[in-house]
Amino acid sequence: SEGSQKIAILSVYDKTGLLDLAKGLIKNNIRLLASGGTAKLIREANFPVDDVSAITKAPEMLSGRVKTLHPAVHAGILARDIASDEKDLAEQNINKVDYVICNLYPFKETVSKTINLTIPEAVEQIDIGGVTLIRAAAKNHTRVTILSDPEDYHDFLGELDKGEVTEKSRQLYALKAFEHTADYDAAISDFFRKKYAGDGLQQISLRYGTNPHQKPAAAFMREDKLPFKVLCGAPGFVNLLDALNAWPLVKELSEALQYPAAASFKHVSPAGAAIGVALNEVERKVYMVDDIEGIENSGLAQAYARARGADRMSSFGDMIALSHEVDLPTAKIISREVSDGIVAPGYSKEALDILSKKKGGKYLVLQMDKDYEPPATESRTVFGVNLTQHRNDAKISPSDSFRSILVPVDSPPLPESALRDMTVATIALKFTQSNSVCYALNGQIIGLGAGQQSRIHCTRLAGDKADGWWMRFHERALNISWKKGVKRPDKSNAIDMLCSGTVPDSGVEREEYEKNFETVPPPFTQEERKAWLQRLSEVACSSDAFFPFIDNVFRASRSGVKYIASPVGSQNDQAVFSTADKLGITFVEQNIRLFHH
Ligand code: 93A
Repeated sequence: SEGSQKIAILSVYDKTGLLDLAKGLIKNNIRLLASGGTAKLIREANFPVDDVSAITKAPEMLSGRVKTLHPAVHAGILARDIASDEKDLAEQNINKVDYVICNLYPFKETVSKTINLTIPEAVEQIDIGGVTLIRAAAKNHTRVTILSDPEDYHDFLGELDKGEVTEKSRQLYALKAFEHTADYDAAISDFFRKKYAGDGLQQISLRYGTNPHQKPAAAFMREDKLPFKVLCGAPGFVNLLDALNAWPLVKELSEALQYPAAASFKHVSPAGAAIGVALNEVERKVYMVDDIEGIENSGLAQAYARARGADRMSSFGDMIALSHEVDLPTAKIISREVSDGIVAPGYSKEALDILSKKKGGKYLVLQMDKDYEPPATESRTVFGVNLTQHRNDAKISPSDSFRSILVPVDSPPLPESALRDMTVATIALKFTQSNSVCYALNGQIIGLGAGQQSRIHCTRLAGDKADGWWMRFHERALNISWKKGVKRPDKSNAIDMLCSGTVPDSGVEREEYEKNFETVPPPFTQEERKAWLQRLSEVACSSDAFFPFIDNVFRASRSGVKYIASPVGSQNDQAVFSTADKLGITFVEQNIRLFHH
């Protein structure tokens, strides 16, 4: 009888495997109902099949826009095995549906393959009835089987031939069905976002991704507007990676220490970061800002001078982040450096005028919404695999993040300057590719080792950079007589060679080097270097994870480190602490591991 025969509804765009499936269903005494094209194909193969209209008593309408959308179909799918549902079905003379086989109009394929696709053409590819069939059947998977992928027909028939589809299979088919409709809807919203959201508001097309051959590329928000506006230039993919790491760094740094803050980013790690501690005369000279008018009255300008001054070579072509509205002195510093772009919460009119003339008007200027808070969960795909996690929203602060180890109870508290510098170093690490170790002094990074696989290599790299930074304060580096017309980047490179002790004795490279000078500065002797480095002191050092070996402590000590902040938990903790103690270093526990990738 009608009531006892099970029913399958078939409505498939992709008709792969359809006839084998129909054959198997019929063999199991299942009644087939199908939408127009699907029914036609089954009928032509001489299998018994009824049109869906046999139960809806309504024809397909609106050129196919309404085929299966009908209470006779959806009540049949959604009904549970409970008395009130049975009663409702009986009153309307509707039979239960047990199997739904459906796949959707090829929206994704059409959008990706059709050149100059019009909106009406795309709209016709939006499947409504099929999505409803799939979701209804998946919702009622305790009773109904939903097959949304031809790949599953074979195993499904195997189970059916043995008796019935298992509960586990129905669950997995339902899960797949929901993934499928979610992905389908995401493709539709992607399409309309590009068409309707307007470039720059909810999404921006990027010239390319990480590399020029990685096209297309875009940045977008799923629901909200983007948290920044492009005031000048066109952002690239790497620019945005830098900006979206550099901005939260300066925001957190400024909030933690109540100073304007700046960062200079390259390849998604800071080359420098600082707060606006007042610069003395020597610092102004070392950082090449001694001629900037009004710098002494701008905390922000001094913060950027420090951030850019930490490692001028690495900062070449940087992405800059500033915590406060950009003023004239800051813009003046930036205007004559080689830089790729800037992100800040605002710009004074004069500052924006200067910046938007940089790079022939192509300098990237982003205005960040300073109140924007990202959602708690973040996700990305790597090699097609989705990774999701709670965002690293742990707050670092001078008052709560640091606890001295091995210090007698009655000893004086850590000096404020040390807490400040540990905070600078630690917040910088939070936004630095791991492994990472950072040395800080005077409210700024002086050396940072990023992205090394071993910790000691970070500690050395950061230490060597700190040494190079300090050598730049030596009078020989300060009093170089430059040839006329030597450019700022060439000066920075020559100073770096001199200070890092990498000036060659002879040859072409030596000749090139000498071209920069009126009088060539003699290289530092071992003794000169040692004597000068001995005067570097009070440095704070932070590490994004614990020190596994005591070698790190020895290396840090050679660059004037007097405070180390790091997570603990290494098997070698006790040895690390006592080595620090022997070297006169205060070891401070910073209890949050700060890997960043
Ligand atoms: O235009 S629809 O959204 N309206 C409907 O009521 C409907 N029902 C099923 N498209 C609808 N379908 C889709 O038709 C299915 O998802 C399937 O992709 C396609 C099968 O049509 P045919 O059987 O005529 O080849």
